[in-house]
Amino acid sequence: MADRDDVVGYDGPAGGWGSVKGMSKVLAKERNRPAALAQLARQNKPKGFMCTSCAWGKPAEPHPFEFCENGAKATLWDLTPNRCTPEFFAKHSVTELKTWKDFDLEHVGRLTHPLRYDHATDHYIECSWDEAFAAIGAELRAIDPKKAIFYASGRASLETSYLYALFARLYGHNNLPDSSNMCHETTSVALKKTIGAPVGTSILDDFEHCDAMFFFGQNTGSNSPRFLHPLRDAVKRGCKVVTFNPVKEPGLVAFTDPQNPFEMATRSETKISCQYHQVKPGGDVAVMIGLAKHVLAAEDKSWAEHKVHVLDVDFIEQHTTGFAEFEAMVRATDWADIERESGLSRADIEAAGQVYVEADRTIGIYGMGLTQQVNGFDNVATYVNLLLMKGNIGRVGTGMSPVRGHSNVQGQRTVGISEKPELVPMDRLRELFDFEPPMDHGHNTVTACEDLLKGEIDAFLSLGGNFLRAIPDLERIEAAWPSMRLTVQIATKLNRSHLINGKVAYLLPCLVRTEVDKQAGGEQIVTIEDTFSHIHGSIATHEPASEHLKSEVAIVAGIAKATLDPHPKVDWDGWTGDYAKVRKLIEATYPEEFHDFEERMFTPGGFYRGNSARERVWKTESGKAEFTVPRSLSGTDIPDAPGRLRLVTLRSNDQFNTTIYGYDDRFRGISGTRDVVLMNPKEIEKAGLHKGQVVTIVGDSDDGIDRRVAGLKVVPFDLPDGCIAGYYPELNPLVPLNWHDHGSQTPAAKAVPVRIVA
Ligand SMILES: Nc1nc2c(c(=O)[nH]1)N[C@H]1C(S)=C(S)[C@@H](COP(=O)(O)OP(=O)(O)OC[C@H]3O[C@@H](n4cnc5c(=O)[nH]c(N)nc54)[C@H](O)[C@@H]3O)O[C@H]1N2
Ligand SMILES: Nc1nc2c(c(=O)[nH]1)N[C@H]1C(S)=C(S)[C@@H](COP(=O)(O)OP(=O)(O)OC[C@H]3O[C@@H](n4cnc5c(=O)[nH]c(N)nc54)[C@H](O)[C@@H]3O)O[C@H]1N2
Ligand SMILES: [Mo]
Repeated sequence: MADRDDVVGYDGPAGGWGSVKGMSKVLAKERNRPAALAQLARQNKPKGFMCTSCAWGKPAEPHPFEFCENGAKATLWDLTPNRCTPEFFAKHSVTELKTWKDFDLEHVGRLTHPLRYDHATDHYIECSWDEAFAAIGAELRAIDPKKAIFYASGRASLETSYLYALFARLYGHNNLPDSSNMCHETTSVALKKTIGAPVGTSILDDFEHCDAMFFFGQNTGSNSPRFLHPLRDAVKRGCKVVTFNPVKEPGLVAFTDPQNPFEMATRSETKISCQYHQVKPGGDVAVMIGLAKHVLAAEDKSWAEHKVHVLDVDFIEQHTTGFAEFEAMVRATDWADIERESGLSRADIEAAGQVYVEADRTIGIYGMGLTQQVNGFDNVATYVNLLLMKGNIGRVGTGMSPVRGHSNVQGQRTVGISEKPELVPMDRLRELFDFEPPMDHGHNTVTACEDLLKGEIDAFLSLGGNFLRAIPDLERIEAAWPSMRLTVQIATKLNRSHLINGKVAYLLPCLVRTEVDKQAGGEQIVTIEDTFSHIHGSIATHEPASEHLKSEVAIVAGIAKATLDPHPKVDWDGWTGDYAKVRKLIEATYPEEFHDFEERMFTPGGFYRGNSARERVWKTESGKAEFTVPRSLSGTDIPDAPGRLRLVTLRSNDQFNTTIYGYDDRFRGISGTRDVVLMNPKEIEKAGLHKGQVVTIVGDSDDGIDRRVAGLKVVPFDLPDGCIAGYYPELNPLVPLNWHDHGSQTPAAKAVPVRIVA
């Protein structure tokens, strides 16, 4: 049997020499490409370009190198010298390419020419842009707009996103799912309902003033590494960090600043979390109710003994509703139930609760560990309850801080990519463009897939992304995909989604954010919004990968123009020629947030578009911040049973979503393969397995559908009992489409019920 010493893991700090080695490896490969390397010095700087990796904030006073290992990888990945040309496609049929791995597909390099899929030969062949636009336009005109889906991955600029959403509405639908539907949709729904603002309330500055930070299910070291700096600084000035995560993530354990020669030379590290609790997957509501219970106990004691409140009673009284119901639920909940559902001891939860009680100012941080759960809404809403108890929203140094993923995913929602018409200022659109916008709810990711399975979708346009790898139940949806009349992919690199095609299919290559975008009106600037609702201009200086590329704005406008009847208020060519005109439209549609857009877009640190909840103005149904009562303590809809395990799908630090940079997960000590299942030694023994054994994971949901992934190597890993972990997207076939958050329909990629067979 495996013993503890076999357990794989990384015991060094995040950052530090590991990160320097990681970075050196990345840079060494690029030493003959000074133009690409020179881009790194411009990354995330005012008047530079905004990184296409994560959405973390860009400080007004950046570090000399305001990029991390992953940001560098993302930039250099975009600027690869490799090319995926028509000659490449002449050599390889699409059927052959379907057998390639994600890594190998993207590794071919940048797409260089517009391509049409030829069913007769099963190859992609070069076509002209005019042909592509005309054919796509003709197809879209022939179908019912309600049966078309316009997907977006969260990278495209505010300018492109605004036009894409406008195109959908002029055409006649709100079917605008974006990657956010698989990500922080839970946030958009739960924060909107409880505090009236669908995004985080904290800004970068708050991290300099908080006394405590709580982390639930966010992996800082891999997924938002630039956060490690403010995090380390906060700890150094005495801020306490408490983490709840089934996996010991090194970035939340300790950090050495790779840009600090002293720390590097002395190998000194800063311990980040003062408490690290390995909660059971799906156990977070139970934890938070336990924390709330401790706060109430502290309140009772403090009031009885000193007539001093622990709760912010004035805030609760003036600003909130529903506290009494929540309090009653918390008091009525037994510790035994909390311990069982969270997998943690009462003493551990109380110790964490005490940090919260003692802190005057707390920030609540979270990521996919809370949002991608069947009880995701309750996770976020219960977290809000906890913050509201002590008035931790709407004061400096406090707030809710969901860490967003894609570099402009939040911005896309801000400028109209939303399937929910009530979140879009339709009156302004009606006025500006003199048309009747569709007011019915559009498809989100889950309902789009459901209709696809029923054969009720005719067209799918994809503005970036890799939909067929990112979604749950992907094998079933792949099988239904070719029944569609039209599929269009706007992309930079080849991926699996480009290999499953509708009857008419185009693959259209676009510029990346670092590449010069020359239009009739000269070189263009684009803008993005970071996780703290700050808007930044981004200037490109690198030579495009191919002279045949078009910008995303030009492609969206080209398709729109070919689809829609001419309209005096709609000027696709003019907007493409000068993106400042699109920014004017954004400003006219959202005047409160985007006034003086053109003048403010290079404000160092970005300009803040504001957040009502931060001002304690509550745009909720009740006009107050709302306490809510969770449906249940449990994070699963399927009861635990012998042999049933909760699967967590994870990212490595060598991937960006479905883009696989390599096979090293430095932080978790796994290298050479992603086909692994991580299990704790006790579970390995219990299942009668051994380290290195190759196993199959099968789905254990109750819908009778066979789901399985074979060929996974057992790796002993420090995890709570009853759960296993492995990589996204390899394990996506195990996530049922109907396994999603009740409140927002965000697919629940964490705590998925499965079994292991040898
Ligand atoms: N390098 C890199 N950076 C990225 C990305 C990438 O793929 N690679 N992706 C980007 C995108 S789009 C996004 S959305 C973000 C995602 O960034 P994160 O929000 O960090 O997402 P994940 O890595 O999926 O999972 C987060 C953490 O949740 C923990 N977790 C799992 N289940 C539970 C649970 O039940 N409870 C708790 N408390 N924790 C749990 C996992 O152990 C993991 O540490 O990162 C962005 N940045
Ligand atoms: N099991 C499981 N599933 C998950 C998750 C999970 O944690 N577990 N996470 C979910 C989350 S948080 C997200 S955000 C989704 C991600 O889903 P997506 O956003 O759809 O996927 P990505 O992998 O980010 O998309 C990568 C592709 O985008 C294209 N691309 C890259 N840059 C550009 C560009 O500048 N323009 C254009 N047009 N195209 C570009 C390239 O062709 C590349 O292959 O996956 C979700 N799926
Ligand atoms: Mo995401």
